[in-house]
Amino acid sequence: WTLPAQQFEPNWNSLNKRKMPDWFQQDKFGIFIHWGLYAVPAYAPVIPNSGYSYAEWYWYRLHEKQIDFLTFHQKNYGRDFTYEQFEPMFRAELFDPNQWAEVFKKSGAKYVVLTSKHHEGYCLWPSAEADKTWGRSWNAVTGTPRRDLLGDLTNAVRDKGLRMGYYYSLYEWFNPLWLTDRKRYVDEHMIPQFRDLVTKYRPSVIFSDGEWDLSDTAWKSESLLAWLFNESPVAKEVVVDDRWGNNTRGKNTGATYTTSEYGSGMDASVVWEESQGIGHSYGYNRNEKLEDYKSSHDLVLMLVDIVSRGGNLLLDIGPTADGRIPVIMQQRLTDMGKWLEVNGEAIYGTSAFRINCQWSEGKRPDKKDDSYMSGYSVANLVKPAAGRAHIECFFTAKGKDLYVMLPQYRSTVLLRDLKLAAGATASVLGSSKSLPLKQSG
Ligand code: FUL
Repeated sequence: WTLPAQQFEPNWNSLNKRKMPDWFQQDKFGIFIHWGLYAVPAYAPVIPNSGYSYAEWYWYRLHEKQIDFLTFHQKNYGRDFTYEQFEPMFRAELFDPNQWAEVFKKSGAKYVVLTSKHHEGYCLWPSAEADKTWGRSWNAVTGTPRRDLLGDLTNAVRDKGLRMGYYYSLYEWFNPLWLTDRKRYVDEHMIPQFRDLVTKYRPSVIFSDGEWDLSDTAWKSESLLAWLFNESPVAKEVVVDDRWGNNTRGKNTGATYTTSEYGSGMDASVVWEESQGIGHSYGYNRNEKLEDYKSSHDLVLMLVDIVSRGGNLLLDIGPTADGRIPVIMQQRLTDMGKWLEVNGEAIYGTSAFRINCQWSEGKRPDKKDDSYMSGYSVANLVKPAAGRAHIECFFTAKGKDLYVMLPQYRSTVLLRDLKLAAGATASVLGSSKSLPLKQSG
């Protein structure tokens, strides 16, 4: 699962020679967690396929004077109430890391990615750099929770045999040093803070983000990654995403995996991961209703569709400020786990087959390739509708086996353009009976 020790130069040419550690493409399914001070207001208007639905952007939306956020904020907290004043309300008093880890384990996910720090700059681990550059308690240990939330969750997740990784925002909207001297922010804040996180907690995944205001050169990303791949304690197993400067997304395949966000994702020619929440936000949004949450059935379909195209799903949950995973999210995750318990063989450790799915006859809907907020919904593509084609089944492959996943029950399945090997047999996962199988034409 891990790579041999290697040495890379601090440039993409060299870094891209690093192979992606195998575990990532085998594991397929991870849990993303957005947890920070934004869990206190936990509010955004619900507008599907729009960044305005992201509750973790609350502070920035206030700063932009977005009317929905301003109105909500002034009405409920008052005109003079600053975002920093949410900190004492972020108490995590019901946080039970073992219970969280239990839910993740039950979901069938194999790795977990927690926001170590989002764009607000508040750290879930005791980062000395955070307090120093903010000039106040700006982490969960010196701050109100008085607890290493990140460290405690990391231990619990690893105890359950899952891998732990971190989301890390390179920039911080309102960090005083970022606002005054970006070069010093990178050298004196970001780089030492990042190295501290990696050295102390040894993440298997780094989901870098908030890179768009500077180039990879200005972020010194290439030397940071050379350090990560050559010398850091996770050099042999860490995987990193593609957000390392305003010129890096989708480009540096080799060293990095491509991220899509509330999108359709990619195809099997690249290593990629789609992330989205169960509703329309990453951070918890109290304003969402049951109809805003994807059903368990649709979540399983999303996983199947993504895996059939060679990708990973990083499904996000937003815990509350008092430290709970909303029960509806727990339910969605455990439902997925029940499906995976029977059908996981068709997911974990598989590769994409030469085609990802079989379409029925008829006119296919126009394919949206846009990987960001495309509004793509596989649930719509599997619904039989008059006059247009729908997806009849999805495929994955492992060794000599072909897995066929059907969104609807069918008593007979016709697979077109497929030549069976001599002596091929068919069975249904979860059942010991074999299926009659016939090649015709
Ligand atoms: C984006 C961020 O701005 C969102 O808040 C979220 O963290 C997503 C995964 O990445 O770029």
